[in-house]
Amino acid sequence: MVAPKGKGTARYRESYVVVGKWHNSVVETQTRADKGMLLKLDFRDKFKLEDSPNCHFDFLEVRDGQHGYSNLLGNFCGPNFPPEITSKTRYLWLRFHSDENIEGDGFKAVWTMIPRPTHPGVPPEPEPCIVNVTGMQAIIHSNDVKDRKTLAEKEGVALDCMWVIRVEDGWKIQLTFDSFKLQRPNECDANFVDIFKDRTDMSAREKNFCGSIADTVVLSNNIAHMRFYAEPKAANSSFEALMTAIRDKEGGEKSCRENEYDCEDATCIAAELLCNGKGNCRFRWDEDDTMCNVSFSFVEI
Ligand SMILES: [Ca+2]
Ligand SMILES: [Ca+2]
Repeated sequence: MVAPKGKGTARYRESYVVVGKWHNSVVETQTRADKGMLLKLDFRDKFKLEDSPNCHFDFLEVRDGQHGYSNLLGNFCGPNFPPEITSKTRYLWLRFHSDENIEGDGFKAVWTMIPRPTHPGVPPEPEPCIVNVTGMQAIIHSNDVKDRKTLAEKEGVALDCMWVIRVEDGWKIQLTFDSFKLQRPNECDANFVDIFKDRTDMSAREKNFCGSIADTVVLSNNIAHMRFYAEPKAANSSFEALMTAIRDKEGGEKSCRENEYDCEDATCIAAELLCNGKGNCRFRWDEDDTMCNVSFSFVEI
């Protein structure tokens, strides 16, 4: 897949994506319309992908939104041109997948921005609810998106927010839940917290929490995504998670580096997290009472 190329006038410019005879590959791309605009996608010149039942082997997947879990608009393969597609959001998400056998000729898809209908009754496009998180430690709380919750309640729509977590290269992400209270536990369509790896399609989903507990998750690289979804009837769902950047001790590394604390489970955390009142090490050694010199108050009986 080649990168989208712009041509024509700025306002109604066309961009296109071309996939040739590729095999054994997965390519994802996302495109965004300007504010107040939608995207129209149509197919020109050629469309020929290996045909299979349910487009199992080679396919082009198109979703209406920014993420791999956004609303599916179509999954296409075979010799027939897909229909023209118009988004309801400002985004289209495309994934082309091909296996190692049988190649088609590929396709050419063209997208154009079109004005979003503004006649009465059409609500404005909501801004995506995204919170960026970084650092050696961070608290992720449902209250981070309190304004968006108020807005969703007012409009009677679901709250759907994403925390994008990035830590230093070579580090991993650990998420520990200090509280997890869904308003509708076990109603997995009404409320959930999903944890994704660096990508957001369903195959990269690491955890789906929709019950009454959420256990600790460790992601294998330095980027992760956490999605919080709550329908109006579950709008009072809440949670608080602690994000800690952790580093695996490399082979032969006997102790953690300077400015790090050894969690004694083959991982290291930033030394600044020692005795800060938050259990950053999986076994909480960083908050050990004797080391942190916690003063106790005794009550006479
Ligand atoms: Ca194939
Ligand atoms: Ca700590």
